[in-house]
Amino acid sequence: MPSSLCGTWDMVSNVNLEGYMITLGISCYLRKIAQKLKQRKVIEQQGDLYIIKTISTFRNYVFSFKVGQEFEEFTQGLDNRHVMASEICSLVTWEGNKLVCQQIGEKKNRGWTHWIEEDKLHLELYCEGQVCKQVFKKNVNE
Ligand code: YOG
Repeated sequence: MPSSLCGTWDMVSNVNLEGYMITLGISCYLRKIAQKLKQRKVIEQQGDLYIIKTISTFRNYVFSFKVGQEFEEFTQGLDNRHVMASEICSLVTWEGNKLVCQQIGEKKNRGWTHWIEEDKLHLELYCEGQVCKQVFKKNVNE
């Protein structure tokens, strides 16, 4: 059974957000703002429904899904693209202890992977060969 991802997690590192944002076509202006943000993840589970909130002082992004079920996602406020299930993929799955999301859409080889390692929440966001690696530590006061 994978360790629980649930809780409030504060960003401690963020490597190559720039490369990831460039592949997504984010403007220079928004990239500069995004680089300065200390993102927070609030991850909740209600039955088989997961809710991942990405929170910052500039903008928030909320994504909810059921593991193994197809979904459509509109990345509102990020790069504003629609990504969705293909016939061959169920989109968020557990691969061992990693929660893996494939974001099928206009951008090739796009998705993310979350896992816990040494009490930290790890996230890789990838798109077209660029990988942004983020690490979060648990905020026990929230
Ligand atoms: O999370 O896919 O946890 O949905 C990474 C920054 C900045 C907007 C967000 C908003 C994407 C301008 C990853 C920052 C850069 C820059 C906070 C969200 C795009 C636009 C919302 C994500 C997954 C995995 C769950």
